[in-house]
Parts: sequence; structure tokens; C-alpha cells
Amino acid sequence: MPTITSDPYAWPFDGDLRRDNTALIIIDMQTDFCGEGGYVDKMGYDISLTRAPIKPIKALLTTMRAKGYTIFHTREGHRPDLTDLPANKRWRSRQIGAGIGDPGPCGKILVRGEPGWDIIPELAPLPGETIIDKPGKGSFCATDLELLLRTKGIRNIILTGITTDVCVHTTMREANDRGFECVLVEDCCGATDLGNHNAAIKMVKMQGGVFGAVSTSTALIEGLP
Ligand code: C5J
Repeated sequence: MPTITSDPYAWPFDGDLRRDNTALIIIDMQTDFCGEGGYVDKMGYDISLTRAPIKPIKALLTTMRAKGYTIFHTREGHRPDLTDLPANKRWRSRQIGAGIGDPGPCGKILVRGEPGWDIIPELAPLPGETIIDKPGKGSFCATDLELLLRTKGIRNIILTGITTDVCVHTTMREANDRGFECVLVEDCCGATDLGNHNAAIKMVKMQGGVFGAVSTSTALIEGLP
């Protein structure tokens, strides 16, 4: 039974790891979260932290594409008319100088169709790879992700992207509660704060793996069947 070296258990828990029941999800690798002039940059955070996972994700993505695994990409963003933007989310973003929907160096911040909202060229989806557009932090909220996963027979989810403590964690928690078997790839994630990244990793591993397991791109590249 193939398993991946992970913490706190060899993943997946029962060794049922196949190309047709396992998907890679790459969360929010958009200019707004890791590019110059994007949302995270405008808030004054260090984008080297959110850019750090680009290379490891690319390596894992290349391997998983070559092996024929299902790939999902997500993008956080709002409709151009902002009718799906809760007032509190907009208000909070304006407090920190990066108002969602307001103009910025990469177009309107976190608005669908704007340059900053798109996935960075290094990790651009290929034709046939599914993109999930989500208005929130979790990838299951107000999207058809669960329907697509179940229809494809996916049970195992490999989670990568940014940010570890926000959109990746929310998605992992949502997936875990729905019965999906999740692994978070530590070096393929990044946060706006290193302490938050490390804490988010630690949280997954509590209680025997309360949300799943944690692994690395190297372990997955070596171990995926
Ligand atoms: C945030 C995300 N941090 N993709 N979004 O607002 O994690």
C-alpha cells in the first residue's frame, strides 16, 4: 500500500492512494497574494513569504501533471459589481489600506477579471485543469468544488498555496469535515507571517492529525504512485 511520509501519520491513513482518487489543489496563487502591487503587498506584508512556495509547487505540479492526477486551482475574488462582497470584509480591508474593490497598481483589488486577481504565470492552469472562483477564504463556500470532487471520485486532497493560515487552512478544515483525507504540503504553502505559518502547520498535527497530515513536496514527488 503506497503511503507518503508525513506527520503525524503516513498519508493517507489507509494507504488507498491512487491517481484516480487523489487531487492536487493549488490555492490562490494570484498576483494579489504574491505579486508586487497586489493586495498582500498593498497591506504592507512581505511578499517573499508568499512567493516562497512558488518553486516547490511548480515541482509538485509538474510531477502530478506528468502522472495524470487531477489538478484544481482556486482564485479568491469578487464580482466586478461587488454584490458578493460582504460590507465587513470591504470595511476591514480598507482599515489596512488595501480596500477590496478599490483601484490599486494591479487593477481593482481582488476583483474578478483584474490583472491582480489572476493566477501568476509560473503556475498558470493548463487547459483541462479546473479553476474554482471563490468569494471567501474557504474553497467549498459558495462554489461547486465538492460536487466536482465527488463526481470525479476524489477522496484524497493534497493542499498547497497561500495563505497557510487563512485560505489553505479554511479549505483543509472544510474538506476534513466533509470526510476528505487531506495532506498539507508544508513547503508548498506560505503566510503573511512566518509565526502564523508555523502555527497553522502545528494545528493540523494536533490530536493525531485533527485536520489530516503534513508532508513536503519532496516526500510527495518521491512517494506518489
Ligand atoms: C487571504 C488567502 N489571506 N488566500 N486570502 O485573505 O489566504
